[in-house]
Amino acid sequence: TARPLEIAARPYPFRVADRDAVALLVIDMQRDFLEPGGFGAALGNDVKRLQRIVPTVRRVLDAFRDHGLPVIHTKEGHRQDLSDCPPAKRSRGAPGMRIGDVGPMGRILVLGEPGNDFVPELAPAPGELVVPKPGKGAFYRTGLDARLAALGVSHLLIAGVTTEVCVQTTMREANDRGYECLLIEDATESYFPEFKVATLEMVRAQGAIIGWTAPAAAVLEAL
Ligand code: C5J
Repeated sequence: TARPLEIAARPYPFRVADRDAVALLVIDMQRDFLEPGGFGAALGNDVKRLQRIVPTVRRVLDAFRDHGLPVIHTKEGHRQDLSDCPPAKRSRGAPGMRIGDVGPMGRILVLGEPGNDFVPELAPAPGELVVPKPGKGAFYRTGLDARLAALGVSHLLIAGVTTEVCVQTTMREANDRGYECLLIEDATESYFPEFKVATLEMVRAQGAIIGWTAPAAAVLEAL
């Protein structure tokens, strides 16, 4: 029998006919974005802002684990030979601190390097899907759509960083593919506070044109 779920969200309640169709998508909670010496810091950002959401993301993650619901972790990073990194992406940073250059946590934004791993508090548990991605969106060159279809997932609760880059790109990609998406307000963060506020407003505007937003407390209460 179906077990419905209703989350108090904006612009109106987020309803799921059967909670087995829900997955948690945790976007790019990696040292490269949250710790000094990584990709985010190389671009001149204050990474401490992003660290504040770690306990909240962990609470939501633990709730999904407790309920046996699927969790997917994405990881932005490139192959060792950078063959999946277009020059248009690599050329944007300052010389010496670009993608593939050697930083204090290994090569910047390269898969397998220490700095490219997840922050330890949010390390994937055995059985949780890890999706490496070369772009900002989690559906670009990843096979994520097929993996979600195989799991029977139609509704995504989204957490992670950064709100206006990888999170928003992914949410828009998911929305275009027919997924119903809810962005967890205090489980996402940006280097730019005003970008976060604007992103939350733009996704839920016009009757949830991209999706819904809700605080983690509302998600935990509904689960
Ligand atoms: C960025 C991301 N901001 N994960 N990546 O380059 O949002």
